Formats: sequence, C-alpha cells, structure tokens
Amino acid sequence: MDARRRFLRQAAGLAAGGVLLPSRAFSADLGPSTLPRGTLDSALLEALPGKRPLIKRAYRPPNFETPTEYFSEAITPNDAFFVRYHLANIPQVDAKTWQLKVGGEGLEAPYILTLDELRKFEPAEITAVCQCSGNRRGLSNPHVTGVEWGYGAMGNARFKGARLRDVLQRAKPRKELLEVAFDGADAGVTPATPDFQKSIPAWKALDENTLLAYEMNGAPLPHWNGFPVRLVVPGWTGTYWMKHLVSIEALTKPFGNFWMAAAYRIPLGLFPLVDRFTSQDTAANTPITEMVVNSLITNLRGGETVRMGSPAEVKGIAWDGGYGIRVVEVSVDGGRTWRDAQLGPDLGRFSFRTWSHRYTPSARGPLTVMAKATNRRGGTQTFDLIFNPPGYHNNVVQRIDVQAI
Ligand SMILES: Nc1nc2c(c(=O)[nH]1)N[C@H]1C(S)=C(S)[C@@H](COP(=O)(O)O)O[C@H]1N2
Ligand SMILES: [Mo]
Repeated sequence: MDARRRFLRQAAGLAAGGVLLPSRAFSADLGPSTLPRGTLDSALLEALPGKRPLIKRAYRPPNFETPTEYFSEAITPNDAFFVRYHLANIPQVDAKTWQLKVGGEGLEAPYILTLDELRKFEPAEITAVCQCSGNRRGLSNPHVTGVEWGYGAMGNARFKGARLRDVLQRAKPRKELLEVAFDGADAGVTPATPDFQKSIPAWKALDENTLLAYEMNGAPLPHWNGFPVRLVVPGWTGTYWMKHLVSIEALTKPFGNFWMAAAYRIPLGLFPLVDRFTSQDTAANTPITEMVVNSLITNLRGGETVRMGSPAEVKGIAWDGGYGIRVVEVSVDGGRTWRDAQLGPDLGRFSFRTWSHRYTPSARGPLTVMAKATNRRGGTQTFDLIFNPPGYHNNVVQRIDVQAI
C-alpha cells in the first residue's frame, strides 16, 4: 500500500472510530523528524467539528495543520484546509444577522452591508494560496517560539466574493486613504488580550484581486476558515486574510495596534521581497508581505524504498507570492544534478502549481531527493535557512532520503 492510501485509511479509521491513537503509530504523518521533540511527542490527528482529522499543534486557540497527503492535488479540500487562530473566543456567526461595517476617516460615505447586499457586487473568483507566515517554523534551527508548524500551515482554494475595491469605492475613498484595517468576530478570552486586527496598504486594498470571499471551492466558507466572509489577499501571507470579518476601517494614518506594530514583522532587507508596506516601516523592520517562492514534495517520505531499475516518480506542488512558477527542478542525487520537472495545469499565478518528475534509480543504495522552484521573476528557494526569531518565510529546499533496493 502506498503512503497516501495508507494515510487515508488511517485517517478514515480514526474519524469513524473517534479514537485518538498514540502519536507514535503515525509519526511519519505528523511532521518531519526535525520538529521540536515535544511537538512530535504531543502531535495527534484530531478532527474539529466539520473537518477531517488534521494535525493538532494547539487546541485553544485551535491551530491544526493539513497533512502532506492532501497536497497531492492542487486544490485543498475545505474539510482538510488548515486552521489558525490567535484568540480562543470564536463565535458561530449567523449569516442572517451578519453585518459588515465599512467606515473610517478615509471614506466620505461609510455604510453597513448585509450578506445579501455583499453578494450583489459583481462576483470575482480566484484560486489562491493561503499560507501562514510561520509555516515550517518548527523546522527552524535553532528552534524558536510560536506554533511549531511542520509543512501544512497552508492551503489552496478557489475563492469567490466581492472585490474589496468595489466595496470601498461605493463609500467614496478620500485621496488621503493610506491603509485599510480589518477586524473579525473572534476575540480574546480576557479583555487584556489585544484583539486580532490587521491592516493592508491602500494600494493592496484597491488591487482587483483582493476579495471579500463568501465561497471557497464552490461552497460557503467553513466555520473554521472564516464563515461567512473572509478577506482574501492573494500573494500575501495568511495573517492578512481576516476571518469572520465584521469591520473594515479606511485610515489616513498608519494602524498602530499590537498585531501590526509588534507582530508579523521581518528585518528590513532580509528577504528578497518586492511588495512594500512602507507606511508601517520602522528603521529596523517592516511588515511581512508576499510569500517567498516555495515547493513541497508530496509523494515521498524519508526512509521509503524505491526499486532499482524500475520507473519512479517524484511529485509535488510549487507556489510563490503571485508571479507564477516558471520552473521546478528535481534532483535525485542530493543536489549534484538537476532536471526540470513537468509542470501540471496552470490555475493562475496565485495558485499551487503541481509538478512531477520521472526517473529510474540506476543503483542500489541511498538516494536524496530534492526539489527547487523558481518563479517568473527569477526568485527561488534557499538551501540554508534565513534565520529570523519569529521563524517566517522558511523556503529551504527539502532533502528526502530514500533507499533504492
Ligand atoms: N479572525 C481571524 N482571522 C484570521 C486569524 C485570526 O486569528 N482571527 N489568523 C490569520 C492567520 S495568521 C492566518 S495564517 C490565516 C489562516 O487561515 P485559515 O485558518 O483559514 O487557514 O487566517 C488569518 N485570519
Ligand atoms: Mo498566520
């Protein structure tokens, strides 16, 4: 039985029986062996209501990542899509009474929208990757604090909704508009916890691809992924993709709350990023913006065997911050030689791109499989970690050791 089928059988058995088996029985599914010891020891597959069993990294607030097996397809199923929250008080939002406040000093004509009214704006649809800034944080060396994610704090879906630009334009933005801030219905358990709110620059808010999404893969958003409406900021890391959206505030001054001023920042110049959020810059650091170029091998696990002389395949996905993937190179000899993989269908420049590469192991012994993606503007992955204390933007080329027998 191949790894994918074995995994799916285990996951299904777990869901049906509702029993949580000891983590060690599934250690290969729960993340790479270089995660912190405690993270590996406490990892479990567990199903939130309405979700398939996902890898639990924290329960309160819920932080669950998608097992690698689901990334064998370009589109991540809604019930397998990862879940990330900062705050533990997460209400069930009623779509019938839900309202979205569109206000702030940057607008001349603030107003309030119901879901029916939001649906009357011309719909737009876009396939886009939502990836947590800290995806792969658990692979940082040395380890850093934060949710110790493996490879699965990300997903790719077809999002449908109204363009934020259209919703803002109806409220007549002033020319001084600088940033647009967003708040969701969730909150901290104590009033002392800073509410999770985020802003984006006016230029990104007015980009035609930035959406107020009410559908994901043709269905209403799952509760855990922001029902009834979430912000979709294609190309940018998940932190800006506000879930359970309740308020949009157009600002003429930089938004100064904790989640902008103190969190989700990277040292100036450390990463080769293009998109700038200059109204939030300090002398030392800048808000995280677009995702770095990255790839994931989806059909191989360390320690697997392949047959000498028989055709074998390496498969995976690649993505970036919205330029589109130009090439994925694969090495089966630890990086000595590289071959171009065959790219799968192009679902748009913000989407996962599948790829595959066939080879025939020519000798018995260990093989190290690697994959490296490059985007259309020449951005690529790194071989050595660009260390940063919050553990963001880890796009280190994977090395998977298999055995030819
Ligand atoms: N309301 C709300 N929206 C939120 C967050 C949150 O804590 N609360 N977390 C953000 C972060 S950091 C990420 S990575 C994405 C995760 O989206 P998902 O849970 O749908 O996978 O949601 C973003 N939107
Ligand atoms: Mo995140």
